[in-house]
Amino acid sequence: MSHSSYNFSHANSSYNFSHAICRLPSRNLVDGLRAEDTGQPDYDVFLKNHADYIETLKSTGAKVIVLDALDAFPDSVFVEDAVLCLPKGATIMRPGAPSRLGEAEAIKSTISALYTEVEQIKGPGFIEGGDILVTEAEVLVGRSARTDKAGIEELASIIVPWGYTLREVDTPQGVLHFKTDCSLLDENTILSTKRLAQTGCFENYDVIYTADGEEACANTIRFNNLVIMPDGFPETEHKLLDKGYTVKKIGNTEAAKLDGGMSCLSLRFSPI
Ligand code: CIR
Repeated sequence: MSHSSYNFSHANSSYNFSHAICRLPSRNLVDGLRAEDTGQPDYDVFLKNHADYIETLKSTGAKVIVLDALDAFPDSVFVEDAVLCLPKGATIMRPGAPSRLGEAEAIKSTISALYTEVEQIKGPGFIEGGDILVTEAEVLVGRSARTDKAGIEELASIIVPWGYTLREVDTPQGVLHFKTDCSLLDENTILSTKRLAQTGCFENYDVIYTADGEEACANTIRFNNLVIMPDGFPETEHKLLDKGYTVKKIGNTEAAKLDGGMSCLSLRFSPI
């Protein structure tokens, strides 16, 4: 399919998107959160990979809105955590990491200009976009160190009236976000680590496992015709190619030092 003729129909709205939002990385990203110190991210390499990511999203025919860097929020390049974008409306999140809480207010005006229906998690609970996997059938939300029961209940009170089914699931201990360990590949197929799939959360889906030792590539994105995955995971890449997916690899070495992956770097949506 040629990129210029991509069909952004609302069927398969869980992976067909006409728009994305990215935020440029701040030089302060070196102060970003991480579970383990694996070295400081190199800003210039990060920027180059980020530019490649944006070009890849655009190559599918989508419009990409690129927001200015926010120096006050070192992790704000991981824009996914601040908002949940659904076809019926957007919900501003309430990040569970104290240093990221202000990212929600910072993105609100951008979202309000794009969506007519905008709600916001007011608390006391917390919830981050990285814990939310939207499939054609449901919205799965993983409890994690960043997303708690009260945050999930408040999200349910917003999106269930919009007609969505929300299912609460578990994020394995020590895994940052639910989607650190999984991604949607198409209507009914999930790429997942074994440790996450073993919790039983994907019983109604076809699951492709990340290859052993390649768990760090579970966070990919299906964006229109492409599966966008981090570079350096050849066995899993071959599994995806064998299943007929069109794979595009992006360097992720620097974002990985901050526990970031492919989904974290964008909000994906189709305004209506
Ligand atoms: C954080 O710990 O919040 C950031 N350093 C990484 C966020 C990654 N976001 C995501 O998986 N959605």
